[in-house]
Amino acid sequence: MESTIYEGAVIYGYSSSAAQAYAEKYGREFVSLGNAPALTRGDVNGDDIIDISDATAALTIYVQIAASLPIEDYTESQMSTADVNKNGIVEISDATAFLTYYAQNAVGLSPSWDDIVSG
Ligand SMILES: [Ca+2]
Ligand SMILES: [Ca+2]
Repeated sequence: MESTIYEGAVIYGYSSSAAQAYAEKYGREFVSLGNAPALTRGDVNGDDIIDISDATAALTIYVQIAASLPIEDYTESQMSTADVNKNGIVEISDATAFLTYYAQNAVGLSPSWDDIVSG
């Protein structure tokens, strides 16, 4: 028998999340917290700022995709947030855009994703 959490447990989570899937799989009560909050474009780790950690996360996603490795550490919404040029995949140009954004921000400019990805 698989070991699961206590049968009377109530699971709280966002709609369509892994938590909901778990609750349904094991017949536990699930209370939805609504839809997961949308992540800001480029804010891969969801801390409300875009900095070198987001660039690193985007680069990690890119490398894992390039190496055909499973991307277990990032959610689909994080991956779509990392796709700053919105072409449907996280690739080297996204990682480069992150570095441009970060560099502009670091020197006090107010970078815009649209300007960066179209430039
Ligand atoms: Ca961030
Ligand atoms: Ca992209």
